[in-house]
Amino acid sequence: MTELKIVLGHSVAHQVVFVGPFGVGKTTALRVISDIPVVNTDVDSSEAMLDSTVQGKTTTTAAFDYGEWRFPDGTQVALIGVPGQERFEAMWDVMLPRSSAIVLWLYGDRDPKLAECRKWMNALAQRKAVARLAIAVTRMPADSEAALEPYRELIAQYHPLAPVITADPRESSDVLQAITMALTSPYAPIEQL
Ligand SMILES: Nc1nc2c(ncn2[C@@H]2O[C@H](COP(=O)(O)OP(=O)(O)OP(=O)(O)O)[C@@H](O)[C@H]2O)c(=O)[nH]1
Ligand SMILES: [Mg+2]
Repeated sequence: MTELKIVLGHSVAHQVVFVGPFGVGKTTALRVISDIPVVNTDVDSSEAMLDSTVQGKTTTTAAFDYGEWRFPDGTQVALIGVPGQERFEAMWDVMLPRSSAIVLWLYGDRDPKLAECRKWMNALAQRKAVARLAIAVTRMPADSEAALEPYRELIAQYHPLAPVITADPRESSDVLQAITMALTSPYAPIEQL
């Protein structure tokens, strides 16, 4: 733990936390964008192998992922991926209060989509998270504006003007857009309004 404190303590201007369900692509997104080798705590997971929605995934994040990304002007952003599995939720309470922005990654192709979205927003609201926030919906065609409307209506009940976009965690430009939108959204409490 001492070593991790040193890593997390250096002079980053922002910290962005990736949250979202098991297997949605948090670790993938972090790896794709990080300028440094990602500190990763993935372990073999029998659930991962059994979960038919996440084909080919054999590991899960047990503590957190850590990476960094630099804006062209040199501003450094620390990127943290926290585990999607509920039994690892203690990591949230460590990471969320330190974060300047949150990206909530969601599945766009499995039902009930909005119930899952609500569950995650409630989890953030319960922790009294105060943050900039963006929602990145994965596994959707790029021209899915109409399909994002129900997400926008739901998110607006929790956080003013949080952007909702489609993003593929395997594409660096999409991940970058999600991070930038999170960092430029209003800083506000996440609570059921
Ligand atoms: N087909 C498809 N696969 C995707 C997409 N996004 C992510 N994936 C795949 O889904 C898997 C996501 O795995 P991880 O990145 O480990 O997921 P995670 O959110 O870190 O999972 P936990 O840490 O265990 O909660 C990877 O195999 C990705 O390649 C997508 O848009 N389409
Ligand atoms: Mg992970």
